Amino acid sequence: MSEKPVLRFVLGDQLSRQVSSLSDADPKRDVIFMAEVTGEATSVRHHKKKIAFLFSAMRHFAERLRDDGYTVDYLALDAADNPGDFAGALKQAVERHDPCGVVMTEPSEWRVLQAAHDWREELDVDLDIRADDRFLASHEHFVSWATDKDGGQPKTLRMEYFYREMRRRTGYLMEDGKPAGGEWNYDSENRKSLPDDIDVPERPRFEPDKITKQVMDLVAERFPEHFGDLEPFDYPVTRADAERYLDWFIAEALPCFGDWQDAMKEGEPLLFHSHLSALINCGLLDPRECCERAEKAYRNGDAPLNAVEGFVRQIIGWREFIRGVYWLKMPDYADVNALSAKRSLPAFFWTGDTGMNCLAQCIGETRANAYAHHIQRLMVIGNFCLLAGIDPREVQEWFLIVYFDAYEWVEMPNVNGMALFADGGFLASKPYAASGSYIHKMSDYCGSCRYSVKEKNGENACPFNYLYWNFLKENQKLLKSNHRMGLIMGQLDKMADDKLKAVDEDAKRFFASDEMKGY
Ligand code: FAD
Ligand code: DLZ
Ligand code: SF4
Repeated sequence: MSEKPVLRFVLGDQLSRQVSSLSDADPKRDVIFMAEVTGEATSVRHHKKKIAFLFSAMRHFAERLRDDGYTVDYLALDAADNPGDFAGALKQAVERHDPCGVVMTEPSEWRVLQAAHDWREELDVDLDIRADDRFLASHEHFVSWATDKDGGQPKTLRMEYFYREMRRRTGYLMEDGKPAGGEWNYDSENRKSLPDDIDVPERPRFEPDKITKQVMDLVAERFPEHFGDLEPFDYPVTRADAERYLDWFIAEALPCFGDWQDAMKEGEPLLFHSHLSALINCGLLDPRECCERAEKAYRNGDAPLNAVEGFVRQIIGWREFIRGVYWLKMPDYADVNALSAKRSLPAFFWTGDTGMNCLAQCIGETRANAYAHHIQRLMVIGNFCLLAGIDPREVQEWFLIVYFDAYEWVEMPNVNGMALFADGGFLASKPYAASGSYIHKMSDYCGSCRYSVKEKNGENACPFNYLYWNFLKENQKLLKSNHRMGLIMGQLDKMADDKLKAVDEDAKRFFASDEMKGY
C-alpha cells in the first residue's frame, strides 16, 4: 500500500520554494494545495490589479512546482465546486487526498491565523502550523527585544534600536563589529529635493502572458466594482521576472535611492524606489537576498553607502519592526484611536476628484498602479488623514484595499502607528504632521494646485496649512507632554487670538465643504 501524502497548504503570500511548509516536501508522496477563494478577494474590495497580480503569481508558482515534479492541487476561483473560503476549500482537499496530515506556514494576518486554529479543531487530520522564517526576526526574538528587564512592555518602542540589533545579528554593512562608514543611519543625507532636470531611469515592463491575461479576464468579470485600473498590467508575476526586476533595481535605481527617497514628482510615481514590496510580501523575492544584493553593490563600489544603508534599513529595520509590532499588539491594535478621530473618509479617496493637487496626484497614481511610494503614503495621504481626523478604521481599510503590497500585518502598524499616531506614540515618537510647506519642498505638486501653498488662511489657502494648526489645537492636551513637540506646541501657545480664530473658521469651512463630502 502506498504511503499517504502530506497535504501542504500554501497561501497566496507564501509563493516561495523556501517557505517552511515546503521545506521537507517529498515530490513522490506529497500534494501541494493552493486555492483562489472569493472570501479573500472580497474580505475587503481589493484593487483589481492586486487580485490579478496575486492570482497570476499563484498560478505561475503552481506551474513552477509542477515543472519541478510536485503534485499540485490548484483550486481556481471559477472552478465549479469552489466553496469560496479557505475553510471549505481545505476541507474538500483533505477529503480528496486523504492525507496523513496537513502542513502550512503561519498565515501573515491575525484573522487568517485565528481561522487556521479553528481548522485544526475541525479537520480529522493533524494541522501543523510552522513559523514563517522568511522574516529575519522570529516572534520570540521580537517579544524578547520589546520586553524590558522586568518583563514588562515599555510604553514606546523605537525602530532605530531594533535596527541596530538587526544589523549586528545579520552582519549586514558591518565592519569589525562597527557600522560601515562609522554611522548606523545616513538618513540625513536622504532628504534632497529633486533637481528639475532629473533623469529617471526607464523600468523593464513585463507583458502579460496567457496566464496573466486569463486572470485579468476573470478579475474584470468577477470584481468589476472593485477600486482601481486593471490595465495596463506590466509587473513581474514569476520568480524569474522578479529576479530580473531586482537586478534592474540594484544596477539602475539603487545608486540614487537614498538621495531622492523623500522626493515626489508629478508623472513619476516610482522615481528611484525599488517597487519590490509586493514581490517581497508575496514570497517571490526574499528580503535577505534583496539586502545582500544591495550590500554587494556597495562593496563593489556600484552604489553609495547612504543609498544602500537606507534600503537595508527599510527591510531589516522598518519591515521587521512593523511586523513585530503587529503581532505584539494584535488584536487590540486594530481598534486604537488615541486621538479620538471620528470623521469619515471623503469621497475623493475613491475618485481622486479634489482640488488639492498633491492628493489628486497620489490617489490618481494609486488608482492606476496600486502603488504609491512611502512619502506619498505617509506625508500626503496619511498626513491628510491625520490632520483631518479621519477614523483610523476607515483609513486602515482604504490602505488595505488600494495597494498591491497591502496585507494587514504591514498596513495596520503603518497606518495606526506611523501615519495616524492612533497608538498614542507606541511606534513613532511624534505625529508625522506637516503643513503644505513640507509638500511644497519635497514635490512639484503645489505649482499646479488650485490652492496657494503660500497662503495660510482663507478660501484659497492650502488646506494643509490651517488644518495643521487646527490639528495641534484639537490635540493640544495630548501633544503638549510630548517633548519632541515642545517647540511647535510653544508656538501654538503664543499664537494670537485672531490667528487662532482664522484657523478655526478655515477648518470648519473646509470640513463642511464639498472636499469632505462622503462617498
Ligand atoms: P522602497 O522605498 O524601495 O523600500 C524598500 C523596501 O523596504 C520596500 O519594498 C518594503 O519591503 C520595505 N519598507 C520600506 N518602508 C517600510 C515600512 N514602513 N513598513 C514595511 N516595510 C517597509 N508597505 C507594504 O509592504 N504594505 C503595506 O500595506 C504598506 N502600507 C503602508 C501604509 C502607510 C500609511 C505607510 C506610511 C506605509 C505603508 N507601507 C506599506 C510601507 C511603505 O510605504 C511601502 O513598503 C513602500 O512604499 C513600498 O514601495 P517600494 O517597494 O518601492 O519601497
Ligand atoms: C490577498 C489575497 C487574495 C485577494 N486572494 C487570495 C486567495 O484567493 N488565496 C490565497 O491563498 N490568498 C489570497 N490572498 C492572500 C491572503 O489573503 C493572505 O495569504 C492571507 O491574508 C495571509 O494571512
Ligand atoms: Fe497640496 Fe497644498 Fe500644495 Fe495644493 S498647495 S498641492 S493642497 S500642499
